[in-house]
Amino acid sequence: MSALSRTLSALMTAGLLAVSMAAPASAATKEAEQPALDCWVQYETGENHCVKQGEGLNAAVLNLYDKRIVEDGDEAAQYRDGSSVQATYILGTVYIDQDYGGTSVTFTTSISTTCNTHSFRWPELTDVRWSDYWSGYANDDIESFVLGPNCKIGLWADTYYNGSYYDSATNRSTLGWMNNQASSLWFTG
Ligand SMILES: [Ca+2]
Ligand SMILES: [Ca+2]
Repeated sequence: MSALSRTLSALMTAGLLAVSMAAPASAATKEAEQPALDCWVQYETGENHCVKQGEGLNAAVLNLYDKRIVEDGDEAAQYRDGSSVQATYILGTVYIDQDYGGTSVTFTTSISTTCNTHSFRWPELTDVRWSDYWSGYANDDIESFVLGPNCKIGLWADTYYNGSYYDSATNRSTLGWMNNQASSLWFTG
């Protein structure tokens, strides 16, 4: 490849990236009205909390709910030494934008073995709040996710595990045809 070809190729790649990044977000209206949030939902209790993105969700959950958000059993054992703070274990985090962007919700459980031994179902994402002060919901808004250490995720287009199904055992920066469709989900082994 000549130097000119390489330059053109690089420019085209950069151009494509720029176009991709400039594409309007599907939740643009909501995002324009509200700051991006980091949110948390506890499986067993339904406890939930949001902070503005970057303002320390884990610290807020620890202060308000006496729960320390951790990734797996090893980390939890380390934290629990000499401490009465209860660990809560990450199942996964979903994002309302592609590339792990925008408002997020982290789903956790009190079961240390997480998806190695259990499945965790949310039949109605219409009921999962992003925030106490924002009327937006996870429903029809998820476009990327990061999974906890032991979990894969399944998403359905409709509530109560109906409609088209999408699953993955690895993190996804975009869900393709499932973007902004999911209305129920589970984390499972
Ligand atoms: Ca979205
Ligand atoms: Ca849906």
